[in-house]
Amino acid sequence: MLTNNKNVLAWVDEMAALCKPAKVVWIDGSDEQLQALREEAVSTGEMMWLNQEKLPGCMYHRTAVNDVARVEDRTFICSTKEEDAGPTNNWKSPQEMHGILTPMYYGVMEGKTMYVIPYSMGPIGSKMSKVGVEVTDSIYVVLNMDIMTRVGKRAFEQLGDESNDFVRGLHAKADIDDKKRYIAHFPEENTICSINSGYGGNVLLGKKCFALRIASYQGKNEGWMAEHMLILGIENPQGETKYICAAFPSACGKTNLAMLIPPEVYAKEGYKVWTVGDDIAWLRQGDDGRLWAINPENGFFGVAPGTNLKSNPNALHTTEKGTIFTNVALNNENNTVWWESLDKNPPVDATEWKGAKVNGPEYVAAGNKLAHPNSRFTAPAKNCPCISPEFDNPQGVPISAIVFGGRRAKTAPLVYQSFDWKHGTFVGSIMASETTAAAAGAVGVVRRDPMAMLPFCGYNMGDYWQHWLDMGEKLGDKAPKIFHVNWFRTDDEGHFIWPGFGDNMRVLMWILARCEGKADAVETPIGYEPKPEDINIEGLDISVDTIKELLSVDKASWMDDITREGTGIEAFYAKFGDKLPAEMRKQLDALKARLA
Ligand code: OXD
Ligand code: MN
Repeated sequence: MLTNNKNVLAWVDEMAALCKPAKVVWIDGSDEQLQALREEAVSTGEMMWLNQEKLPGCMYHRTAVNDVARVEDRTFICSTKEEDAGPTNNWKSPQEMHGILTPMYYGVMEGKTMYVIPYSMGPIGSKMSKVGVEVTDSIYVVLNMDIMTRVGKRAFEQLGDESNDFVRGLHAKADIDDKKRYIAHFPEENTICSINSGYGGNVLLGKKCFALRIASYQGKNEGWMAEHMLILGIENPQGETKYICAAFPSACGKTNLAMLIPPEVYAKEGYKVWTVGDDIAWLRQGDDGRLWAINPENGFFGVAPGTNLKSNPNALHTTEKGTIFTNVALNNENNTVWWESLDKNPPVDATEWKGAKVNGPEYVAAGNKLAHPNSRFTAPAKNCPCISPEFDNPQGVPISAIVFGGRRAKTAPLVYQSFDWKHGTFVGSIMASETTAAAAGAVGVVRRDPMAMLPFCGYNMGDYWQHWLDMGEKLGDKAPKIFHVNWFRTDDEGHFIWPGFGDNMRVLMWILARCEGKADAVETPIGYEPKPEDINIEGLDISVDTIKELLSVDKASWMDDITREGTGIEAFYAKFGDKLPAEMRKQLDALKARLA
């Protein structure tokens, strides 16, 4: 036993009595224990060693074919009152959901081992960190949690012997039956139950389930914020670092932005970019009145396809050791991994993600994918060449700017600044992304994704916006400035106009200059925009006129975005009834008046 905490011991006993495992193993976080588990997973075929010379410590895993992504339609917020889950979440009452799940968990681990994983979200010793305990029947989950969080005895030390403030997570693979798959959250019980999945986002319960859904609810009650945001630092040549948080919907390049490489124009002057986090930020007001952020995670669970030496060399280097690859393709010539766009040479002797041996180039030429489009790497943060020296700082880092973004072909300009925090909250609430040709279905369909939290807010989104407004009141003039960016504007032929990737730093530099009162702005109906000549284009193949085009605001398309049937802002707001804060309605009316 790793703890004397009676609350933990009682709950683990209860879970063991329910699931009836053959044995219970407590994860202490030691190298010996984890190494023995790796070997065991290899011996049963659950995992596989990759080439240990080229990829030391790296392993491979394949999930079931029906189990390759988060399942939003099987994800539930089980608050006592339905209105506390709100219109953007699936809801069942705690009673009904326990009634469904308890019989499913009964004896589900018979003949198996139950692993008890104590973990800390956030640096050990930080007042901003929180502890979770996940019980699971999967070694893959244990090994991933070891990379993504701080596991073992140290987490129990963080919790202490008396506290009951830990998030309970119960995971069982059961039959991986997608019809009986449930990812259920009980915010009022500090509990998460996951069954019939083995895919990361559904089973690494520290991540989306705890650090966003449960934590957002805790944050509302305790006066802090859990957000779907990367955290990065920009260090100037004088050695001062300013930090930015940024929220983008899934698959909009958060990991790439978090690890960006400064373009030559800044690199030669001595600017550096540091990664604090690529997916989740926990934010609290510090003693100095400012907003401070920690990354609750300890690793990166990144999408592999699209990661390459041009798009994100730092991510690629991060995955070179101690990494678990899931559902990528295997290069059998040297027992390494491959995915679409890693390079132009799919391996001839390949195993595609479902496990069939194929001729890679022929397979790809026939229009197939060797790696699953949502195949992943789970990589330790400490491997990242640009990991921030503040990564483990229990105080976190002070935030100068919050950036929202989406994927919009036309509407949103390259960048604009909100008039103030309230308007910034409104800007976050109307965030949206358009579907791309890369995914099945119609192109250009707008999905509203407020603060990139649509699938991750653990309570009523209307109350969440009110919480944002309340935080703004508390922060007063110490509040970070709020911005919106769009890297994805296209020309008439559908080509991206802005180069993106490392060059996004040019926009971040205007943002920081605004925060420091060092840059001018032009007032537009939607917010403050840069003067086109204030975006640094030295070394780029584009002109000031192109920047003008990227900053143009088409009033008609904004009006359409507000009033469009189905996916417009008004239709979206209408779903919230009287949970919509009056301030949000006021902001929308003011925007309409400015556009008129
Ligand atoms: C993720 C997501 O996996 O947002 O980070 O879906
Ligand atoms: Mn994410």
